[in-house]
Amino acid sequence: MTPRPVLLCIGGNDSSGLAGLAADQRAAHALGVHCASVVTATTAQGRAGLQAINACTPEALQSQLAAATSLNPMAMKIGLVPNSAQLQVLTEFARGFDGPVVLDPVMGSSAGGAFWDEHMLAQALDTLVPLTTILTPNLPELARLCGAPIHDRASRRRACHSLHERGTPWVLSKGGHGDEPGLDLLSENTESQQAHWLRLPQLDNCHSRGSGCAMATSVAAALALGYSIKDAVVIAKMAIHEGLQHGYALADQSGPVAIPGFPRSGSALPSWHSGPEPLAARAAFPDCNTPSLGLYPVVDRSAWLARLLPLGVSTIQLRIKDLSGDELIQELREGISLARRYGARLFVNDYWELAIELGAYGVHLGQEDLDEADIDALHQAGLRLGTSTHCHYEVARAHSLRPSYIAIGPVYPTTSKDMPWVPHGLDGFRYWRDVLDYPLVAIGGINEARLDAVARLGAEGVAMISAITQAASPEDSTRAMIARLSSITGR
Ligand code: TZP
Ligand code: MG
Repeated sequence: MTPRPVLLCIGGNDSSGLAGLAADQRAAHALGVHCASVVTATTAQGRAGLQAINACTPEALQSQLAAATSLNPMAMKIGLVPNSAQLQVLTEFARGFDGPVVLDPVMGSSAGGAFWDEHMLAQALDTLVPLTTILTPNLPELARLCGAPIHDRASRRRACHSLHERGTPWVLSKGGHGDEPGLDLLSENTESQQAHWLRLPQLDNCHSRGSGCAMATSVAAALALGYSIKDAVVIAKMAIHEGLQHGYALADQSGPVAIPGFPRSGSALPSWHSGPEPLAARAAFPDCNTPSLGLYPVVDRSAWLARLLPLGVSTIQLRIKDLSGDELIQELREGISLARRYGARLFVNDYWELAIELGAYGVHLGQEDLDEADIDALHQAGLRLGTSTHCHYEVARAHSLRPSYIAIGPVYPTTSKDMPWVPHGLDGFRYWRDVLDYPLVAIGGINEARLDAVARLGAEGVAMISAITQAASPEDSTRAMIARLSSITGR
């Protein structure tokens, strides 16, 4: 059995079991991470609200931290810190901690009561905040941390910026408690201070207690599992959305969010947009008018189209990396005209302007290409759009564009492209098949031997480079793979 990673959660016990360490335990467990919990205080909370906070002594905190460290936690999350002495202990501990630190600056409880006075706030900003990998304030907390009101998106971005100046590389400004509760802002401390907006429709469930704690813990749990910050934030937002859908009632009062497991529902996938403002909702790109894209060769010259289209290939990509100027235009023109002749769908990689100008069927854009391309122009020109994705945040970004298909890769190791990504394997591809309500194209290391498994998982398109272009006989391999695919899909 694969051992579960350990997440260290440091915070208060909520006697009502709604928030604090109880919420942390539930969220971490749901995401597949073991939660070691270090208690900073016991809080007495019930129907009448917050009645008492009893802080542990700094020594009690220290001994718990020392013991929990022996479990080798991969990440840590700090919630309620009730006093200045504890803040000092935690600052020392965070300084020596070898992993990401998530700080959820809990300054009050939704059951009432404030935990941090001005002195604590100043101390936290000077000591613990600079050691934090990601801060996860809600809007009132963000306003207090930056000492200015938040009244619009620009003031929200400025507030995050002021925290970057304190030394925190990432701030997740949670949208709850604001006018746009489904809109979260992940702010990244790059030179130009990148703003990433994550949006989901708001859910109308009053059983949302502990959602702030659960969100921060879900980020930390995903970090403990080895995800990047951007992916962790997408996973956490999905988890909370599903948790709100499953939130349960207590007699006569609202109950907690209840994350059912590692998130896997398409309706929970946020749209992601990087830029000063979030993206307005878009119309979907046209679909590819087919139940199946089939075998999808990715080739670098139009001559390949002349060889492969007569064999029955109906979807193909022209991915030219070594031509420019007239030579490039000539190749694209030839490819487009061959595709027309055979009634095939030709996706042009990279050159979206030429694709529009020359009347291609569609374009395929990688993540970097998406930065450059005029998506509205592609839409208006009626082209299909396919996008490459490798991880959660890229999928969320693709989702915001509502493309004609989403490519998921690498499924297997590939030598055809520099690939920093760990291959998804069949389980990873199956995960995305379950989550996404888009036609999916599988790519990366797929060959004749691996074709069946991928197709059986429901890939609408099976893309490949070397299994065709490096085959002893590209024609024979192509024929064989088309036949295999149609025997599997029955088309
Ligand atoms: N994107 C993800 S994997 C890949 C691309 C372009 C290369 C696929 O090539 P191969 O030879 O089929 O592994
Ligand atoms: Mg590209």
